[in-house]
Amino acid sequence: MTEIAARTFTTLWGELGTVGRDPHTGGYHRSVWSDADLELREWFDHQAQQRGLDLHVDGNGNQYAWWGDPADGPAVLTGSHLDSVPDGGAYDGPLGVVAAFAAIDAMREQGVRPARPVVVAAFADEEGARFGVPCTGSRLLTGSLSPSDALALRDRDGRQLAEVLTRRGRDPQALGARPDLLRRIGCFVELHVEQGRGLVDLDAAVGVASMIWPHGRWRFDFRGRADHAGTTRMSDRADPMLTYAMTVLAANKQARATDARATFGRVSATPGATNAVPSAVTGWLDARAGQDAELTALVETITRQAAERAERDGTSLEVTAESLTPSVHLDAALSGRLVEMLGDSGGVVPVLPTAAGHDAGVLSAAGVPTGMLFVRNPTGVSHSPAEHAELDDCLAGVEALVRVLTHLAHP
Ligand code: HGY
Ligand code: MN
Ligand code: MN
Repeated sequence: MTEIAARTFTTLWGELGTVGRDPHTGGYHRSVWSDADLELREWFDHQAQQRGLDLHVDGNGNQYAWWGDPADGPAVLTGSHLDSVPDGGAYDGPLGVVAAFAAIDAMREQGVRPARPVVVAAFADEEGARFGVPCTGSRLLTGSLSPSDALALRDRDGRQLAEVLTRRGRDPQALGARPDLLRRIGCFVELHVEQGRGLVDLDAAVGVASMIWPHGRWRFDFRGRADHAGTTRMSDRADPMLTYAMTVLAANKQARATDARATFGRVSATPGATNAVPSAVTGWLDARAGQDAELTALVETITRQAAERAERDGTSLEVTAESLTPSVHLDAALSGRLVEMLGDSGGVVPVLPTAAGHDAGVLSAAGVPTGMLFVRNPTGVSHSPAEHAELDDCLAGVEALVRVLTHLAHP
């Protein structure tokens, strides 16, 4: 690993370490258009300016730092996202952006002069933590999310994206697909911390992604009858919290039975009084499976069982699909080249599927030849302050990215 790449990586990593960090948990709160997000956007701009890269934004909140003339395209795109889930880890997203800048520094030190532009992207709102839809930046860019649908999204305070953008001095009318920009991109390689233990079990620092599981988010609205927690006999209740709880149990059981994933990680109760049976409970299901048909069957089963339980409890149920991402098989030719490029430094290069969603999946679905590099995560834990990757493995990821970008930028 070149000295400068290691220095760049550790310097940039240190600069990001405090942005949006909760001093009590060590987790990060970097939701889109938050103060922390704006600080990260300024940091990205500064990194680009420091390196003489041309800064570009696409109206959707995505940032791009261009090394080279777009006319010499098609460009090799890399990068990832800087936003996080609430109380998230440090690596999910930022690792891919910091590694990209470190890779450019290393390439320059090695005298590499790319024949094609190399572009670092920071995609907006990959986690969908604030407005509920993941990858809004890359979905708007590719046209898989319409500006009107995006602008109508509301955060937990009821604020619409349109209003938040305006408050942040951004033009809501600037949102929209950018086929002109996509045409300039020849391929996209996203480096990301692995969110699982595949590389640990295979004793490899870096791997290549093969596919992204289908996944989605469904809002379950349970409605019942508000009542007194003390004077209402259990048999006289229409308690939506009971129906919700049984639904969570049913979802967990169904996912275990089919080796899928079903998570209710977010719930709200109305009115939320300790001494009152709630009138309504809303739970959000994140469901994923190895194949599209399996995911469809999983959600259908959970929905049916929830409806049956509601019938029994005298409550009602409404299920709304909030986002659905079909399975994505990443570009086989590009992924094969990634394995070759990394394989010639010796050692086997694992090729792994992932159940985590990524902007890479959105660009791939839009027809951009896309590949992913994974960096070993010793515990596999992610979306948690405990998320971690060893510095040596991060630098191995940078080295892999240098190799890949150098190769792809010299057709
Ligand atoms: O939820 C996901 O899979 C990704 O981390 N946004
Ligand atoms: Mn994530
Ligand atoms: Mn991510």
